[in-house]
Amino acid sequence: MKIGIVCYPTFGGSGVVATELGKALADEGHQVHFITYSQPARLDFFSANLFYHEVSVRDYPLFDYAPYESALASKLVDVVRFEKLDILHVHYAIPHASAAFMAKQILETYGIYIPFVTTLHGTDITLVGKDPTYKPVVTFSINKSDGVTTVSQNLKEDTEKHFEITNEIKVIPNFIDFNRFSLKPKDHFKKAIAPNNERILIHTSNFRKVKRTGDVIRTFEKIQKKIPSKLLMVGDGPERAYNEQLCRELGICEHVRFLGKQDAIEEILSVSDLFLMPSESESFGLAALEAMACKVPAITSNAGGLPELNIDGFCGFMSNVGDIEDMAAKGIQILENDEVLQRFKENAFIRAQDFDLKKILPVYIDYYNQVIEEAHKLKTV
Ligand code: GMT
Repeated sequence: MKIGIVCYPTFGGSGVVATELGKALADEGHQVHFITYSQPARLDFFSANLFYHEVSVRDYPLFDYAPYESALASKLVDVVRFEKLDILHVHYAIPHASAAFMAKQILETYGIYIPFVTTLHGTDITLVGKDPTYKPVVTFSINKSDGVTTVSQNLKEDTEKHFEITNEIKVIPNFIDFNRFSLKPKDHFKKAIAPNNERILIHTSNFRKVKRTGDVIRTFEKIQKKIPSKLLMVGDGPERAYNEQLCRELGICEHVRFLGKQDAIEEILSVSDLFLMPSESESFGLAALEAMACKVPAITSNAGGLPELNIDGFCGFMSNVGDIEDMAAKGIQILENDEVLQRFKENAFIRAQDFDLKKILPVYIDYYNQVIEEAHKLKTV
């Protein structure tokens, strides 16, 4: 198959899923064309089946806002025509789904019929998409997609609740590649962070408000009063300065390290004992899955799709959003006893295996085939 993938090429979860999916499809022998405004972060190597087409937006004095959506649609038309793609897969509704729809319409004028699949990742529905500024376009482009997937049942229900959806939505969860995410021997690193064998807690995110990173700090502050421990804050974003200030106010700076954006996240997870994800909303929680794959149990909120990933009392615990007392108590329950911690670590790994890339990839491929087949049937009617 020749597949065009459109995504945000940054460190965000949707871009990571899109890039990892493209890489896995290329490994299976499919030809994958990424069409974005810059090289996706995890696409930093050569593969015969992987291609990257840059969308460049021409600036012009008249434009206060350069029209990226039009530039993307034009690029899609160009790549589909020249590379003879079979299907487009766009990640994140805005503006990728509407650009794909426009490209599809233009291509029909050339006698080319290309179906497109839209994958909804979360904030494109729960935060941005619901906003009246975008809602009509999001609704329209979901309904005009030839296939629609969400990364959790919860996101599917949210989409159906808040938008007038006439299309069938298929749930395909996030996945994990165990070739990359597995426990790595990094004892020297562990000793450097926790010289007295303290427990290591970790949070990774883009430090946006929705992640409630302040709750991470406050939960940790309560845990470290009972259990000698360190906190690693990985990632960067708007809340970081406030989080650093909060650590000063709570007098815990010596126990908290802000590591910024990190590529080899699996190495840092490998030395960690507990992952904290107290998000306000979370359509799936890919970062928690990455932790579980490295045998790190998770304390998460019970928001959005997290209950579809985290099994309460098995591979971690869940608390209500904002209930830092409960999160701290449950964290202590996991961390205070070596045997309990070991059991939760093994269970985290067991749970992560349910989302093995090897299981999820065929689901995407079958779905593409089904969408292509349906589109061709419609074309010939
Ligand atoms: O988590 C973020 O803020 C990034 C965001 C994105 O769209 O890039 O992640 C969303 O998509 C991920 C991949 O499907 C999911 O695992 C995350 O749960 C989801 N984030 C939210 O719903 C807040």
